[in-house]
Amino acid sequence: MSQQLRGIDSKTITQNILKAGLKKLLEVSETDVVIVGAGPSGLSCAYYLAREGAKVLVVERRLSFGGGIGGGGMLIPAIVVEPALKELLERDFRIRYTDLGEVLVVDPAELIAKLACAAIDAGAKVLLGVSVEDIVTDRERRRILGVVINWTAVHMAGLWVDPLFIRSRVVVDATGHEAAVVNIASRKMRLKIEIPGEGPAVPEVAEELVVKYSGRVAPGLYTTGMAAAAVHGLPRMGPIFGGMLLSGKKTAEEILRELKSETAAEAKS
Ligand code: 48H
Repeated sequence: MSQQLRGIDSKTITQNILKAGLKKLLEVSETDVVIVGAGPSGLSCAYYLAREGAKVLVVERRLSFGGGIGGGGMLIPAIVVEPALKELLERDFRIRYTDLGEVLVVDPAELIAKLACAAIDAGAKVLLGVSVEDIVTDRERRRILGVVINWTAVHMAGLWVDPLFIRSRVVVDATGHEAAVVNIASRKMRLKIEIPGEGPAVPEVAEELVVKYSGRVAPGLYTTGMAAAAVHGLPRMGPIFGGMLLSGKKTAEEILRELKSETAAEAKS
């Protein structure tokens, strides 16, 4: 026999959503790390940070996870990952793959779901449908202190609605090809960073380079994934995703070192 659902009245639905939703927004309004973008590099970064106990918020302008993963290679539902990532896929994310020797083939839908689950299970919080439109800095504009957010729907409607702020010790630009946060910071913090955008496709070298160049670009501001490629003018790699996952991990490791040394310095003073 099918189970009967007890009717819940409209007031109860609304009031509980408001209570829980506003509680979540309040909780994430101050955090250790804000990651802008829930693509492969942002989700990987979120997982490795949250796993070590950092308080992490991922802000994603769409209503879904995964960034460019879902498109596979030219919308063909498969992507490839380097064999060196076998252990990471299995152990950290429980992602299944087909081992074809030269490459591992991964299902995009599984990659999206499992990266998101791993990050959330490790403790990262996610806001979907929220866009970062600006940054918060100190008075001298030397250090980034957080991001300025608004509902993506507000942007799409072309309305002028004043935003709110998220305070954080570190901001990660994981916005992919746009490098949206570094672009804003470069102008507003007068960083004088030339942002050349990504170079042409040279997958043979692009994967190693994107990992190497991921990390800190200014006090409190880090890049990961294609945002790092755009900021440093690195070649693109196409639908191979090992570099994105390792880039997120590398940025997370650098941030953990910075957070630890800041905490140690605060304890001394
Ligand atoms: C909130 C925002 C904002 C904003 C953007 O594009 P992504 O998947 O980025 P990566 O770097 O994690 O992965 C890149 C990969 O998907 C890819 O495209 C590759 C490997 N290409 C190689 C090639 O040769 O082309 O995800 C970025 C995410 C998206 O979900 C955006 O919606 C989101 O960031 N985003 N979120 N506020 N201002 N801007």
